[in-house]
Amino acid sequence: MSHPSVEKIKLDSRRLRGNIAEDLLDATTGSLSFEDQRTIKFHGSYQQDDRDLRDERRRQKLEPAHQFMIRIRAPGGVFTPQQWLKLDQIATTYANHSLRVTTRQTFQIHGVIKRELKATMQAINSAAMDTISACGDVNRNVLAASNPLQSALHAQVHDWAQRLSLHFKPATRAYYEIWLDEEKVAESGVEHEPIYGDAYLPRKFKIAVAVPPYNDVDVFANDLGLIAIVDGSGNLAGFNVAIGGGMGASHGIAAHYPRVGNVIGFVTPEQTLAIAEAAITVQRDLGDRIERKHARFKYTIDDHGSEKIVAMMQQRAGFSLQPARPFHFEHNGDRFGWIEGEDGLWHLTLSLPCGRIADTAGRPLLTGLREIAKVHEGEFRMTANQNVIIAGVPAAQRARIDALVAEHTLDRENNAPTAIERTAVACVALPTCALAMAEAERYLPGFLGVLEPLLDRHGLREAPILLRISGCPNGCSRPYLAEIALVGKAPGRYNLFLGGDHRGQRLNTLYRDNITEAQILEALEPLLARYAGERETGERFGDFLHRAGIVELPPYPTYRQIPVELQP
Ligand code: SRM
Ligand code: SF4
Repeated sequence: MSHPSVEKIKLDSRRLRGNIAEDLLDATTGSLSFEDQRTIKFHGSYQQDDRDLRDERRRQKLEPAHQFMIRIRAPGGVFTPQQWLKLDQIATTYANHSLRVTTRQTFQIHGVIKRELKATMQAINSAAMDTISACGDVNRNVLAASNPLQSALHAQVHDWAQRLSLHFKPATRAYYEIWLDEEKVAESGVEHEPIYGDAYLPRKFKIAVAVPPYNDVDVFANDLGLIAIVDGSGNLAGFNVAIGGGMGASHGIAAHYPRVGNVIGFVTPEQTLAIAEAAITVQRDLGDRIERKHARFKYTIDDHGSEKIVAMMQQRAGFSLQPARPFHFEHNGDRFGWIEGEDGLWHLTLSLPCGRIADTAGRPLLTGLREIAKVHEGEFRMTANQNVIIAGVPAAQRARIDALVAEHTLDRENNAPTAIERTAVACVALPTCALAMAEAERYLPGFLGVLEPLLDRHGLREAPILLRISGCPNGCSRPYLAEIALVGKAPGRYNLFLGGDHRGQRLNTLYRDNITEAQILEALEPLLARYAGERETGERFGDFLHRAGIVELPPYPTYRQIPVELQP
C-alpha cells in the first residue's frame, strides 16, 4: 500500500490534529497510524522502536517494541529547579530512567509507551513546559548563547529566543485539544495559520542566537543565525543575520550537502522579528515540497541564488539590511567549571556524557542532579554541546553544590582523562533512532578509550581537539563542523571527516570512507604525530591540517566557510 506524502498529510491533518486523539485510544497496537506518526512530530514526539529488540521480536512474531520519544520546547535552554525535578519524575515514571540533553539545548525523554503518552504530555505541561513544534516542519527550538559570563547580555539574548519561539509557534489549538483536553475550537479545526499557511513549512527550520566571542550555539549550522552585535556601552545594537546553514547530508549523494550560513547583513532589534519572518515565509513559498531531502532553506537559497532570496526577504520585511558588522568567535565550545558572571552570581558548567543523564555504575548523574535541583535556587541552562550549567549560584551556596557534585561524581572535567573527551559530542543513534546506520552515543566512550593511548603517545592529552560522532549523515551532532568527525556508514564503520575549525566557521572534509575503528586510528596516528611535532603555538588541529595541506575545503557547491573579511 502506498502512503500519502507528508505534504498531503499536513494538508489533511485539520491543523495538525489528524486522528491522534482517536489513535491513542486504540489498545490493539502500540503504534500510531502512518499519518499520525507524521502529524505527532509537530507535537514534539516521534514514534520509535527499540532497535536492540527488533530481531528478537520479529522472531517471536511480535510487533516492534513501539515507544515514543518526547522533546521539550525550551527556547534558550533554561529550566527552573522545579521543572528539573518534574522532568526527573517523568523520566523515572514514564520513560527509560534517563534525561537526554540535546544539541539544541533541550531535553528528550525516550521509551514512553502509547498508553502513557497523554499522561506524560500532561505531566510536562503541569510544570509549565510544552513540546509544541519541538519537531515537525515548523520553526524548531530556538537556541541562545548559554555563556554564563555575560549575564546581562545573556538575559537579553535569552529573551530573544523566547520571542522568536513564541512568534513562530503554530496558531493551531491541536496540541491543547489532544493532550490537555481543551474544548474543540471548531469541528473542522481550521484556525488561520498566519505565518505557516495550510501546509506549514516544506521542512524543519532552525534559528540560533549567538553572542561573540562564543559560538556555543554553532550559529552557522542554522537556517537563520543571529549574531549579537554589542555597542560601545555593552548594549545590544542588533544582529548580523546569517542564512542557509544546515548539516543534513546523504552518503554518496552530492546534491545533499552540509552548509555554513552566509552572513547577509545587519538588523536592529526592532527589525529582527520582521527579517526572521521574511526568511521563514520565503522558505515557505519557495522551498521544495516534492523532495524532502532537498527541502531545507540552504537548498532554496542555492537554487534561487542568495541575491534573489535576500532581495525577497528585504522586500517582505519592508527595509534594507545594513552592511554586516565585524565579529569574532573564539570557539564553539563550553567553558567548564565555575565562573563568576557580571552580576556576581556563579555558574558551574558540567560536562555530561553526550548529554545522557542517567545513573550508571560509579556515576549517578540522575540522582546527583536531582539532589542539586532540590537545593538550587537559580536555574539550569542546557548548552548546545549537550552539557549543563548550574546557573545563578550565590557565592555562599557554592560549597553546597560542590559537595553534591563530588558526592555523585558529576564533574567529568576532573574525571575526563583528556581534553578531547570533555568537548566531544555524539548524537543519540542506536537503539532509538530509526535512521542510525552505526552507533554514536554508545560508541563514544569506547572510541575515546582507544584514542587515548594514541593521544598519550604524542603528548596530546590536553590538546583541545573537537571530536563529534553521528550515527548517520543527517548530522545531529553537527559533525561537519568538527576537527575530527566520525559519521556512521554501517555497523562498526564510519566516514572520517577532518579539518573543521574550533569556531564553527569552516566545514570539514571527507578524509576516509567507510572504515573500521582500527583504520580510523591508523589514519589519525600520523596526522596527530605531525600535529604534535609541527604545530605552531596555540594552533588547533583543524587549522594545522589546512596549513599543512593535508586537507582542503570540501568540494560542496556553496558556502563552506565564513569569509575571513567579516572577521576583524
Ligand atoms: Fe536530528 C532526525 C536526534 C539535532 C539534523 N534527529 C533526527 C531524529 C528525530 C531521527 C528521525 O528522524 O527518526 C533523531 C532522534 C533520535 C533519538 O532517538 O532521539 C534526531 N537531532 C537529534 C538530537 C536529539 C541529537 C542529539 O544527540 O542531541 C538533537 C535534537 C535537537 C533538538 O532538541 O531539537 C538533533 N538534528 C540535530 C541537528 C543539530 C542542530 O540542530 O543544531 C541537526 C543538524 C542541523 C540541521 O538541521 O541541518 C539535525 N536530524 C537532522 C536531520 C537532517 C535534516 C536534513 O536537513 O536533512 C534528520 C533527518 C530528517 O529530518 O529527516 C534528523
Ligand atoms: Fe539519528 Fe542520524 Fe541524527 Fe544520529 S545523526 S540521531 S543517527 S538521525
